[in-house]
Amino acid sequence: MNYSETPVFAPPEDFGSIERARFVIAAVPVEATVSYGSGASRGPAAILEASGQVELFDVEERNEPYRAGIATLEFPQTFSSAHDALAYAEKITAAILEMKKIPILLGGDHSFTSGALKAFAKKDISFSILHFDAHGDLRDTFHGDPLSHACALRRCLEISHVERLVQVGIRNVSNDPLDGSEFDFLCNNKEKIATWYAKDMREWDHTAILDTLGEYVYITFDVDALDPSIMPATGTPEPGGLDWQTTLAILKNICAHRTIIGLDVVELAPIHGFHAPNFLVAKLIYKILGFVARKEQFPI
Ligand SMILES: [Mn+2]
Repeated sequence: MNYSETPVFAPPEDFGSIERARFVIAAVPVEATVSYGSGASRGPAAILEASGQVELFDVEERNEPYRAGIATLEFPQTFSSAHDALAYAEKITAAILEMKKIPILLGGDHSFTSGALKAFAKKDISFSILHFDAHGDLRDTFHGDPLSHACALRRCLEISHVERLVQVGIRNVSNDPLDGSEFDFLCNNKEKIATWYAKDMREWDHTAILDTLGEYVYITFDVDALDPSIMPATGTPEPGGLDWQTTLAILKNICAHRTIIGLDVVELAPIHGFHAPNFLVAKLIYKILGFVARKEQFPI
């Protein structure tokens, strides 16, 4: 495992070193299953570039998240197979956990998340998944492919250590029997899955969202959860999505009251010459790291 010469957020002094780091960032630049627009494999490089522009002092929180330490692993070559990306995500996540650091994975399309979760499943804990997305991602197969990004969370639910799935921002769920009747599956698993539909977001009770999560939480954040007006750079944009402030308020509340064990941020498909969405994603990650950094050290 090699460390990057150009770390994400470029922390000053030795705050980007592995010794100081509480967080370790790894890229999983995979683009195996494009449904509509393409470019998700270029997400990590765009986040890295934009991260250099993120102000390291957070005036809203009056803190400097980089002081928790943020190291970055060298980015691998692009994966064109979901199978390879899953294997890499599992291996790299296990290695980061072995060092007693919190893994932060940059996608890439959503297909690799269950690989990362398999590494957590080797720990003796049960955990919840906090899933930001426009899409349910609970198809059993998509175009015959069980490793498609449209099936990402269905694969995650097959991992026995996953006790709850809490979905936020959902506004597109299929119910095609050929793909495993996604909506029926969701309805038939209500004891395990809580879905917060975007159409109701003005009425969401943030404490109620929190209460649907167990103590240990892995966050998987598909950027298409956000409204396309602020996040057009994604393969399958859906109108009616989350705004910036609501998103941060939910994340801040959950990070303050639960133990975050890992994070992935997926499906940024950069638009050439348009840097605002890339910057948004870099800043979103930095805000989350700041929320998590207020809590204890390596949690598991
Ligand atoms: Mn999505």
